[in-house]
Amino acid sequence: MTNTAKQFAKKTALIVVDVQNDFITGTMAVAGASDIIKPINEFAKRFELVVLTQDYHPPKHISFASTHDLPELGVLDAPYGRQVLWADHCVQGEWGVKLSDELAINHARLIIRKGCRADVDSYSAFIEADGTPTGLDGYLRQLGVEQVVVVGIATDFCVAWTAMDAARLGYECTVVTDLSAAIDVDGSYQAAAHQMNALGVRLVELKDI
Ligand code: VGL
Ligand code: ZN
Repeated sequence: MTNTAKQFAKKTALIVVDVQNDFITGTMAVAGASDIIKPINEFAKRFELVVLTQDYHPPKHISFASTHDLPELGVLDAPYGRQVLWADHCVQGEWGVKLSDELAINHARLIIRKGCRADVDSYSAFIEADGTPTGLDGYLRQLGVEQVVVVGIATDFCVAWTAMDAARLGYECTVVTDLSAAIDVDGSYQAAAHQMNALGVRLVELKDI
């Protein structure tokens, strides 16, 4: 059997979620986000197969409060369900959408961009909010991946949604909590942790993996 990560029994991919300027020091800066980047770089050396994700919205995206003249953190009843409204972030072509300059994973093979269409959001790197696949499942499946490890920003949104879809799609899934940073609005971290647990996603600390 060929293993991508030396210490994992099954073929494993590391998914590094949304380590982008806007989530670190930009319009949606997440507490603690800058502290996890170097440790993620180190951790990634343990994996042959690394996938990066990039939140990648056009201007006037449906997830932006400004698009609807509504307050940030309000909720919109979108055709695909409940949509939390955020500050403008990760706009295609702008500084905030760029992966952090501190992220140094030169061997990462694939960047999955998500939330690319104006009228659909996607916290998950696998399946957009309207059910459209991004292609990541096909990519991993074709490479024989059975297990994924997810880190990045934000633990309670894009990391959690990605991890939960991975579990639903049949991957063994682990989230490294101290290589992730949470937004934590209105108990969103506890809720996401609870939902991840219910789906069999393992939440571990770096020292335990
Ligand atoms: C994210 C909210 C909106 C994330 C992206 O990366 O967790 N959260 N867009
Ligand atoms: Zn977004």
